[in-house]
Amino acid sequence: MFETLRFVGEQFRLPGTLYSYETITLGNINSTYKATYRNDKYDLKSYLFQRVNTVVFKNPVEIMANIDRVTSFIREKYPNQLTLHFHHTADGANYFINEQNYFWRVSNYVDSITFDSTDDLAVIAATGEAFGHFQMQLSDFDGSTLCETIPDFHNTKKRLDTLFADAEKDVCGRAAEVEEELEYIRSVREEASELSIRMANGELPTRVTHNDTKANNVLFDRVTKRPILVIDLDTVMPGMAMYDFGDAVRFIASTAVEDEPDLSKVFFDTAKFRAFAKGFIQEVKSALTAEEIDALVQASFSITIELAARFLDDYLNGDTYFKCNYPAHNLVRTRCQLQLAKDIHRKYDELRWIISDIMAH
Ligand code: GN1
Ligand code: MG
Repeated sequence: MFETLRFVGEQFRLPGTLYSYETITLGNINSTYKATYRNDKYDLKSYLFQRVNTVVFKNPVEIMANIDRVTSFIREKYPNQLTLHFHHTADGANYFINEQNYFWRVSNYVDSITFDSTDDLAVIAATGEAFGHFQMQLSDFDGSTLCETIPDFHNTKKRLDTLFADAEKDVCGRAAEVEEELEYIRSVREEASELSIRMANGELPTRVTHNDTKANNVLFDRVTKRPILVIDLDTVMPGMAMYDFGDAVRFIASTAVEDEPDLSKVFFDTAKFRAFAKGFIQEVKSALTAEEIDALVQASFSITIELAARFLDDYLNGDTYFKCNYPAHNLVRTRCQLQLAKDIHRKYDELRWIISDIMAH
């Protein structure tokens, strides 16, 4: 890997010599490395190298163009704000394809901390602010200029249709084992699909959204614990505001990690939900319609079901999409997300009350 990174770094004309690297294990799709370079004066400077998964992202060149548009827009509007910056090759491209046909990109490394899970409600509220603020910054960005990097990415209806079609095909013979999970998803199919159907019919607004709002996609200052940057812009494209909210609380308000095997540890923490919602709503309140606010709780349920369905679908298809650390990883992820979705559903009234309480203050 050292040699590969050294060669890729040369293409981006990084100054100094590669000194060390480490693999960053966050992320289920791309492969990420922190590479540290040393100059003649023995100063060290780090960069982030990413190999984009081109099975998942079929148009990586368009993705880089999207990211370029979005970050240039933010830089122009908010010159003092830190944005992601990608390095260019001698040909002026912000990516490099090596002889193995691997797609590489290199950005500056931002010294920071990220939170996979935290009990610190101030950090959770700040994560809400960061994603809300990100969405507001792009509120006057023309979404039609963006390539849809993964078509129907958060089209829950289509995701569920695909799941049931693949369960029929059952190419790996795993469907019998997951009948219970399929049955539950079937029972909530309509409810989980509703928002995506309304959006497709134009009944809910389409906005430019992040679409992958896991807490660890916000970089925080190590000392002040304030957000400094929203990262992972691969899926920035037209979408639903409420789904950015929903995906974030799905992750941050869970009492357990996303792939917790012990389901007795998996709950939806309403205090964490409140903290995130407060931060998020404070930023986006002026822009969202009453219908969107009203749909925040349903969106949290829907996207949790959607992700469970995506994990389960990948399990049925032989684990080709998400990186797996052990054979039944996708099934464990599915069960964990379903457990969480059920708890969200149980707490619907309380969650809706929390949203109206925040709106009233
Ligand atoms: C994937 O690789 P990562 O962690 O950025 C996935 C998200 C899921 C997430 C679940 C392009 O994101 O949609 O919510 O895993 N990204 C893509 O952990 O499919
Ligand atoms: Mg991502």
